[in-house]
Amino acid sequence: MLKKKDRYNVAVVGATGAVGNEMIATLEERDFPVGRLRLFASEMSEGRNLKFRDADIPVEILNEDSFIGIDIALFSAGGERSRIWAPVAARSGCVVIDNSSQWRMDPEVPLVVPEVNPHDLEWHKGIIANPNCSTIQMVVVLKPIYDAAGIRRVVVTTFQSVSGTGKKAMDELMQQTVAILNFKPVEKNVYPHQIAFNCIPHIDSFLENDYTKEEMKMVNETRKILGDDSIGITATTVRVPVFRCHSESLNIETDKKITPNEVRAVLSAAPGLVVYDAPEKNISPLATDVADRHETYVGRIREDESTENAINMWIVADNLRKGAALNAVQIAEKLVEMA
Ligand code: 3JN
Repeated sequence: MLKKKDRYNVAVVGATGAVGNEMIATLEERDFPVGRLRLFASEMSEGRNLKFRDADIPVEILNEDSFIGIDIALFSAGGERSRIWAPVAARSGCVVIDNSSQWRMDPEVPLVVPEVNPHDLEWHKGIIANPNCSTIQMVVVLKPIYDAAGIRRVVVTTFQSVSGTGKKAMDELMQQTVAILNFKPVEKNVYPHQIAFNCIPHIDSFLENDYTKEEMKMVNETRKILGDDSIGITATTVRVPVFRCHSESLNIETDKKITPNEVRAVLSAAPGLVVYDAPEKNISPLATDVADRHETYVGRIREDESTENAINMWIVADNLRKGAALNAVQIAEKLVEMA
């Protein structure tokens, strides 16, 4: 458990990656009470400095003693590093908030979105998992509807930006776009197919049931966060040539009838959401508008007229912020509040 202090020593592990950069920026923007900030990354980044407030902070390489004196460690360095180093950090007495899938489904580890299940922070044993980006934005929207009308089934299709894969994928989209517009051949390194001017209908590797890992993360993580294994969830995850923000089309079948206007009212009153839905004025959430925003935006709210008790909507959130760094920092803020 975190002990109450005026300032907390924080480590960011994976500091030079797309999410690590956002973690540092989010700590600064939200004025998190940071005492000392230590930054860790792989050997490739040794010798670099990163800015935090007005200071240049050196990037260090992890060792067994790295977490001594650290209160909170934000991890975004991939599952393998989390598997090895999160327990080392927890044993040193700091609370780990891990952005990888390594610990998410471990029954001993809470999987938390602060707007949805902050109470699960009470039973952590040193490691707290941050959900997958596509799951986070979906559960922020599902929770108020679940409380108001119950949820029987969700059909979700995602439109995920390349920043979900990281910096190399952002460079690849840029380079392929430039190549195509200059009538040059396209090079593929990150994705199995051309991503520029294309949609790739699978994210991460395939599993035996023909779904992808990303799709099954959405199913399993959502049930754990909402604490209800009876919800039916089916997902199709699609990579689109967008740099930042994941969009999702949701079809939600409720236990009780709920009208689109009631959905608007319930979502407008819920934390972390902006209802942005005025079709007559062409107002709907767009990736280009939601980049850098902290809330999940909801639009296209309408009844599914093909069945009883179902609604459709379109939701957009910044995958690097709410989908990763911001959610992790919000968990840290809750821990401070509870200390
Ligand atoms: O592709 C995206 O938009 C999100 C990617 C997430 C991701 C990519 C590689 C490994 C994860 C994740 O957060 O679930 C992982 C992982 O930790 O397994």
